Amino acid sequence: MPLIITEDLKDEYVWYMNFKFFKYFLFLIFTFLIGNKLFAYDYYLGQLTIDHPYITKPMPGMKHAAGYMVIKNKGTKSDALVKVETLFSDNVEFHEMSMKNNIMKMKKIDGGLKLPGGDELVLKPGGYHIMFKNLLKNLEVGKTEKAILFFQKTGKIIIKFEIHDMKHSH
Ligand SMILES: [Cu+2]
Repeated sequence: MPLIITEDLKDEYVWYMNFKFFKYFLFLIFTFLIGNKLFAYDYYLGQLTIDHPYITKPMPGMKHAAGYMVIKNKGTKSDALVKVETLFSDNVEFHEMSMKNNIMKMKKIDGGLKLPGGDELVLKPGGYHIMFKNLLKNLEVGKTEKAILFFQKTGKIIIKFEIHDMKHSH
């Protein structure tokens, strides 16, 4: 059916078309914002994404701190986080915390943390973490600290850990 616009309807038609365009424009902005939120990762390295690295500030007097993040391997080949270097700790280990018979156990993991293809490695309180032993400086809440992550196959990347207080849990 052909669209007939009479003179008296023209203004309304123009307004309507503008409105339609405007709605489309809003939809685009909305989609962009949502998309950015859902797919925003802090760091990319090859097929790996590294999201939200943070360290929980240790209790006063403690000389070690734990670091967390989520690493996704979007590729098909496996990789591993094999080493972490920082200027604020000269002794960095990979640990896994687990509950056995109501007792918290911390186990050192040698050879790095595995990153199977198509999988994600979640480092979080009560599970896998990076243990920064022998802290060489005071970590301040709200500041960031640099570190270099070394992956077995993909190479290395400099990241920044946010320093959080104990209450700020994820
Ligand atoms: Cu530990």
